[in-house]
Order: sequence, then C-alpha cells, then structure tokens
Amino acid sequence: MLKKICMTSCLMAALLPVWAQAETGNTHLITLKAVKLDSGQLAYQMVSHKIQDDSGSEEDITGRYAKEPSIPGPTIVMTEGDKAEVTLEQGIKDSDKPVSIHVHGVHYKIDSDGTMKMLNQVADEAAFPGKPYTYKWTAALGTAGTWPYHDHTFGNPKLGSEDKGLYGTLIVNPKSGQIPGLIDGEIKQVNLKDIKREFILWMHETTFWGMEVNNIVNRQVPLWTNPSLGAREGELVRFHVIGLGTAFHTFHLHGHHWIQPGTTHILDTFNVGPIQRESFVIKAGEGVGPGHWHYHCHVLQHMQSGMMGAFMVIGSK
Ligand SMILES: [Cu+2]
Repeated sequence: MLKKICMTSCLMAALLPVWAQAETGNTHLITLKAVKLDSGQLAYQMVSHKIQDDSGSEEDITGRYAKEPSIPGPTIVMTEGDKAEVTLEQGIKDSDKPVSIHVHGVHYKIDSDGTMKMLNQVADEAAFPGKPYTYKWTAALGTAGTWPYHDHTFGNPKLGSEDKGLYGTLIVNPKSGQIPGLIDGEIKQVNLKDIKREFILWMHETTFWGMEVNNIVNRQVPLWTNPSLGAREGELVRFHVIGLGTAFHTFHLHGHHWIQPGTTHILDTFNVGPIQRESFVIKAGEGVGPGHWHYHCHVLQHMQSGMMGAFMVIGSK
C-alpha cells in the first residue's frame, strides 16, 4: 500500500508543471526609490537589498549597487526558486503622482502587478509620497532569463513613464548554475560563477543605455549612453540586450559570435523590438584577439544618429 501511495504521489509530482513544484531559495528584501534627475529624467535608485537564506541568516548586499540613481535602474539578480519583496518609495520631487514597478517574467499575484485599479480592478498598486508600495515576486522554476521591470503609472495611469528613465533589469539565473554558450568553437555549458562581467544594453530609440554588473569585484557600474565596454581577452562575458520605446533595432557586435539560447543557431546579429530581450555569452576576443570591437545598431538611420559603442578587449598579456 505504502509503495502504491509513493508511486502515485511521485507520479503526480512528476506530472506537475515545473512552476508548481516545491521550491526553496533565498528571499530578497529590496527597497527602491523613484527620483527625478537634474536633467529632468526619472530613474530608480537602490536603497537597500538584503538576502535571507532558508536558515534565516541575512546578508546586506546594498554595497554592490551604485549609490546614485541610474538609467537603466539597478540590476536585480535572483536564482530560480528565490522570492523577492520589493518596496518602492515615491521620491520624485515636486510630484504627488503614483509611481510603480511592473515586472516581466517572474510570478506574482494581481496585487503585485504594478498597475492602477482602473486596469487591475483590485487596487492602485503604486507608491505615493510618504506611502511606499511592496510587490512580491517569485522566481519560480522555469522563469530563468533576462527580464525588464518598469513603471506603469507615473504621469499616465495606464502607460507610465518607462520612456523617461523608469526601467531596469531583472536577471533570473537558472537553478542549475549553468547556461549554454559558444566557447572555443563549441556549444558548452558555462558555469555562471565563471562569468566575469555582465553588460546590460537597453536600446532606446537611437541610444544604448548601459550597465555593467562586474562579478570580479561584485559591483554594479552605470555606463549611461553609448558606453565603451571593457574586458580582458579570454574572460567569459554575458551580454543582455533589451529594447525600449517604439523602434525596432538590429544588435551587432564585431568580431564575435554566439548561440541563440535554446538553439544551435550561431549569430553575430539579432533583431530587438520593444521590450524584446536576448542574452548570450562570449569569450572576449576568442579567435580574433584584443581590439576595440565595435558594437552598434545595424539600422542605418540609428547608426547615423550615433547608436554605437566599443567593446574594448585588452590583451591578456
Ligand atoms: Cu536601432
């Protein structure tokens, strides 16, 4: 009888979709603030990020983030199985309008949608001055990927102000700790802990907006517009490219090739539409050596408007 019950329950567990299976992981306690920059643009700023593990011990990783607000906003890194409680403060001077965070990719209940009651029929899920709002996310199994988060309420209660600078990146790493990459000419499983640098490039109209997550010194560095990126020859580097706004783009990096995740297609260019995103791993300078390797949007009008930068690979010697 016992065997029969076990067989039945094991079979049921195996039949559950991955997102419904039991998960364990860390809990991220995050506070972000939305502010107005001197330029008049809006931005998110990291106030506090603590990670609690299953045993209840807590690590404060706030020091890994830039102290100042940035565009794109702070890059939040989770692992499949983790949960997050993200509290947003409205710190936009001279405004009493609601501001929010709407996230893509991970799971959340309707009260963490980051929209106004006119859309979600539940509540105004936004922060007001002196009245923060907390969102709860679950990076369930099956949600690994690079995802955007952005405002959905400020200025326009249906659309929000992502195009004014209120956007950022969520990276959910797979629980396996490995991702596929084209390394030394072969498709291999790359250990995430071997990735030295992550470059996040948002393609907004005719400008790249960048952020580096440097895993060597555990720091995030805002790179602002059309940045120069740097890596040492042979370092494993992950790019995350995300579209924003109204334009369609073609991302191209000189001298390097990679695989489209989940396929064996080898690329050096891909299309990026609004909120479409791709990530890929390369070995800096593989087969081509050091150099100022150009990256750019391949839409000619965007190139002519300066949508480009350099990936500077420094010789390992
Ligand atoms: Cu473009």
